[in-house]
Order: sequence, then C-alpha cells, then structure tokens
Amino acid sequence: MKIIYSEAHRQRASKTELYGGELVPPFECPERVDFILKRLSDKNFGTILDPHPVVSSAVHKIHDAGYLAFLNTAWDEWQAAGFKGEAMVTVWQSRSMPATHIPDFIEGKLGYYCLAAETSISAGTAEAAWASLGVALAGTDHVLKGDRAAFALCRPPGHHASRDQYGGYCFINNAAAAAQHMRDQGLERVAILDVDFHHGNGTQAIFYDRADVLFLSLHGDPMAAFPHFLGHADETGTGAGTNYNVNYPMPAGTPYSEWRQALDNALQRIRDFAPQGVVVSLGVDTFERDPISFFKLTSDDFTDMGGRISGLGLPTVFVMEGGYAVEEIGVNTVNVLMGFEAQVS
Ligand code: SP5
Ligand code: ZN
Repeated sequence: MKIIYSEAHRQRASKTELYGGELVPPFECPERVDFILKRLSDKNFGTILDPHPVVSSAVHKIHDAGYLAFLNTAWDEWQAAGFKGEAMVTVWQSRSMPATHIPDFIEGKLGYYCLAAETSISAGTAEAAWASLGVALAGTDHVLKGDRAAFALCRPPGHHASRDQYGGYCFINNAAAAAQHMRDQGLERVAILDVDFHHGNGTQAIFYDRADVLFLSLHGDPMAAFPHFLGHADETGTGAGTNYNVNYPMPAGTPYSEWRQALDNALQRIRDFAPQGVVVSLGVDTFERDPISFFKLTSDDFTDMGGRISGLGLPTVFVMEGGYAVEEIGVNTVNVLMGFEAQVS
C-alpha cells in the first residue's frame, strides 16, 4: 500500500491547547507522526511517497470561500492586532446572539469561524492544513488510478472541520475533500466510514443533505464526549440525504466486542449502498489508554478492524485523524493497515 506523507505537517506546532481550564501542550502534536513513520519503517510496511500535485476543486465545494480566506490570514491578523499568544477564540455567535454580520476584527472572526476553543491557530497552521489536504488528495488519486488502497498520513486532522468552522484540532476536512474528489472523478457513490473516537461532525454536516455520499460514524456518545452537539443516533440526514447519515454513539468503557458489532452493522450498510469507493477517517483514539477518550480497544483489535474493512473489497483511502496515546499510535495505526492488507484477496 502506498503511504502519502509530507514533512510540511511540522509547521503545525501550536504550543497551547485549552484543556481543563489550563493552557497545556496540545495533544495533537507533530511527534504523533514520528511514531507512525517509525512503526511503518520497523514493519517495512508500504512505500512512502511525497504527495504529487492533484488538480481538484473538491476543497472549494466542501468549504466556504470566506472561511478558507479567513484561515489563510488569521495568524497575520492576530499578530497585527498586537496579541502575544496564539490565536484563541473568546466570544461566539450563539443561540441568543446569532451572527447577522461577519465581524471585521480578528477576535470576532474567530468567534464566527471557530466551533471549539481548545484549538489555537499558530504560525504555519494554515500552511500545514493545506499540505494535509494535498496528502489526502494524492492518496485518493492513487486509488482512483487503480490502487486497491492508500494511506494518507494527514496532519493536522480534518473531520471536525465543517463548511465554515474549525475546531477539534481540524481546519480543512481532508476526508470530505477525498470523498468529493472521488465523486468529481466519476465515482457515483462514495461511503465515508469514520472510526475516530470522536464524532465526525464536520463531515456529517458537509454531506447531511446528500444521497451520493453515505456517512457513518462510530464514536463516544456526544452526551458525554466531544463534540457534544452532534453525533446522536437520531441524526439520519435531511432532504435528499435522508437515511444517508448513520451514527453509532457508544458509552464510556465500550470494549471492542461491542464496538465491532457497530462496525459490522456499518459495513453492512455500506454494502447495501454499493459505493465505488470508501474513505476511512482513521483515528486510533478508541485505544484503551488514549488520554482524552473512553473506549477500550486494544492494539490487537486494530488489526481485526482493518481486516473487516478490507472485507468490503472496495477501493479504500485511509485518511489519518486522531489518536493521542502518542507512544502507541504507530502500532495501532499500522495494525489497521496490516490487518487490511492481510485480508486483501
Ligand atoms: C481529531 C480529533 O480527534 N479531535 C479531538 C478533539 C478533542 N478536543 C477536546 C478534548 C476534550 C477532552 N475532554 C476529555 C475529558 C477527559 N476526562
Ligand atoms: Zn478523535
């Protein structure tokens, strides 16, 4: 399997995350990728390639133009305002104060374009986010050209980013762009399977009214877990997209024996949909020792997960999302890929 990777992710090196009322070093750190690369090398798994340029307008279909322009200038605008720290949101449009105008000043813009305050914008963040998109599109291109699967080693992750909001460590929705690019290149139906611990709220919102992209997410129940306001089982899509959105919220302590039943149900839904391509939002924060999550998957469980996904027999792009047990992220991620390869017939 080809692995697509760009060093440009290192430009995303924020120093601060708002966690438990403190500013802490971000869980979503560059070292995550080092452990994945090390494990790929130790297992001699796959061929690591730089992303090649891919002509695609997918990102402009799934994101708002004003939002992308904001991302590109946010850090400069923050600095120009004279602030000393990283760009963090302090005020929001909200239920009692819905936005009727997009503010001119950066503090107001952050409140308009941000959905979660833990994520700071720092120097190089936008550059890294664009490079991460390039990694996802290159991986997708390899699969469109005939590879059975590819692993887009994206960083920063993407599945919490909606059409016009960042947060949850995500800025550009790489998996959504991959799926849109598949559609634009002629695949009639695409499924996105999101196995990250957190609900893929951004991806869901982007495709919520569409029947051509089936979105399925297995995640911690939003009553208890981030992102808290999306990911309930009764969110099934709207308009033409009705019944093309499937959520599997699960409680704290969920072991693989139960998680796997949700996966098997999701895989059957995908088979019934009969897509020509699959995008997997691959987060390994379902791991039992993940510091911010509450499922109980073991490292061996990730191998089994990969095998089951492979059983679909479909062209598949794995897009890296979360996973914060940094020392074990390599083993867990590569186990999914090795489990997938072992089952390819
Ligand atoms: C891509 C991805 O995995 N993003 C996750 C963003 C989660 N950020 C908020 C974390 C809040 C964690 N609260 C944990 C309570 C632990 N007891
Ligand atoms: Zn996650």
